[in-house]
Amino acid sequence: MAELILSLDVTERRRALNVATECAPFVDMIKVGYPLVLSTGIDIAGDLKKIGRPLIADFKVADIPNTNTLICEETFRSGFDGVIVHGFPGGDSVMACIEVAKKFGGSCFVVAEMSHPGAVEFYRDHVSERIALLAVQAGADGIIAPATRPERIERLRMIVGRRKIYAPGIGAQGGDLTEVLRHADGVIVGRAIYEAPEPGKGAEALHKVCHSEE
Ligand code: OMP
Repeated sequence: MAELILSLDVTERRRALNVATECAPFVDMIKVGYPLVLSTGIDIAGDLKKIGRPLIADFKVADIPNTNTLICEETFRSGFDGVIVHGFPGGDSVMACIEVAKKFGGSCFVVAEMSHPGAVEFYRDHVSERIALLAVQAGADGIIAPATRPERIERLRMIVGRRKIYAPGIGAQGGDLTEVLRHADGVIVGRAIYEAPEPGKGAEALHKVCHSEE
């Protein structure tokens, strides 16, 4: 069984709430990032929370420790249950986020390697492996790894052990769900759900695959 995380990258409040409500019975978590927060305001978190699914903020936090602390505090105060942060700024920056997450009883996930084609320009020469190790040593809840390169998830699994791996890149970015489910604890899916004619049905179909016992 794997978690299905809805990536709610729409930019209208009404549409966001409709998609989230339709999909809620079939998703384990809702991920909100800059597109929605910048277009509607951070208080969208409060409205989404009423739908009753855990909320993770995809802010890919990547600053000095003090700024990371301030960003994460605002994030959790706004009602988010988890936050996604970048690992490349280093251990102190990641630790700052994890400390805030712990203070609020929330979770913190570290991007170990990104899913788009250009990611391989800099995520190479063991950089992702080092970030994954940093995430483990810092006490993160898990990492983000690319559904578009399942062999990389498999490799990073050897480093993170039982910590969670969430994988974005299914569908619109070309990742294959069945293949990724062999390695990841959860998949992050945006366009394949919210651009479907009936997002709820799209989520339901993916949920069936994610939650079927192999
Ligand atoms: P779709 O490609 O529409 O399914 O959306 C994927 C979502 O995952 C988007 O919100 C991306 O910003 C996010 N994402 C990636 O696609 N690749 C990554 O490497 C990391 C993330 C992420 O951290 O969620």
